[in-house]
Amino acid sequence: MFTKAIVRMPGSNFAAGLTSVNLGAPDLDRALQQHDAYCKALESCDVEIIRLAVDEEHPDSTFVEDTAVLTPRGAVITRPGAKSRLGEITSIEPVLREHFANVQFIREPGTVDGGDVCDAGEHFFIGISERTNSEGAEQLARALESFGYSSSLIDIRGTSNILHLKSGLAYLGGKRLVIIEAFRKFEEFSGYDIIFVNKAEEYAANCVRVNDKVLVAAGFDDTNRKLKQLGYQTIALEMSEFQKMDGGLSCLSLRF
Ligand code: CIR
Repeated sequence: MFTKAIVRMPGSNFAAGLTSVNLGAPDLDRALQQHDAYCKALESCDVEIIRLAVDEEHPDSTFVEDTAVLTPRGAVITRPGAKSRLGEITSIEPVLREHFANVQFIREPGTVDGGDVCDAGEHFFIGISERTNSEGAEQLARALESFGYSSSLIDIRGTSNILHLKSGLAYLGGKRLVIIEAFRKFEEFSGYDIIFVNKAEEYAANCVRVNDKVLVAAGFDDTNRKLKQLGYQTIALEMSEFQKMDGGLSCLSLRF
């Protein structure tokens, strides 16, 4: 059960952030509206919102998920893999110290983006990507082990043109995963009940289970329908402006 979520509104320089997709420049007003709807959706899942101050120094700082890995037994502050994002962690630390007795850090030369880390209950999947290196993934696995969790490392470099592991993976609880077809080859996912998203809906794989609801990107009707058929109560959210900046639903909050 999540009771809180940390978020940060996009700043005025949101459009100056990193992106690898070719969907045009985001519209800030629309991004703010979509962010507001996202926060309201979290509140409708009985989650209290903790708002970090807007960070005008870091255009990607609305993607708070990349700065930490939160578990019921402790937190790990990451070391984001993009140089322009390294400074985002400074403002995360004080708020995490208020809520977590055990706070650990990823140290140089390790890099980890939280978007590469999928919490599947007692087990974590850690992606090795263009952002999360092997050293960072191993440091994180050790930190999680110290909290009593197991992990598996999954190298997604060259698998697909996705940024993070969770761009193509979500855990819904009850040993059920949502994954993109390109991840079918990973044996780490065998033994799980898998919902595959079709190629045209890859973006929708990054859905988020929050208590008794599942947040899903709007406009991906096949995935939304599959989730509803399995009995999930879904909330479809417009994500167009964040998608233009390579961001998915999970990266807009840190849930705990
Ligand atoms: C970046 O490239 O770092 C941001 N524009 C997007 C980060 C998205 N984060 C995530 O999916 N966890």
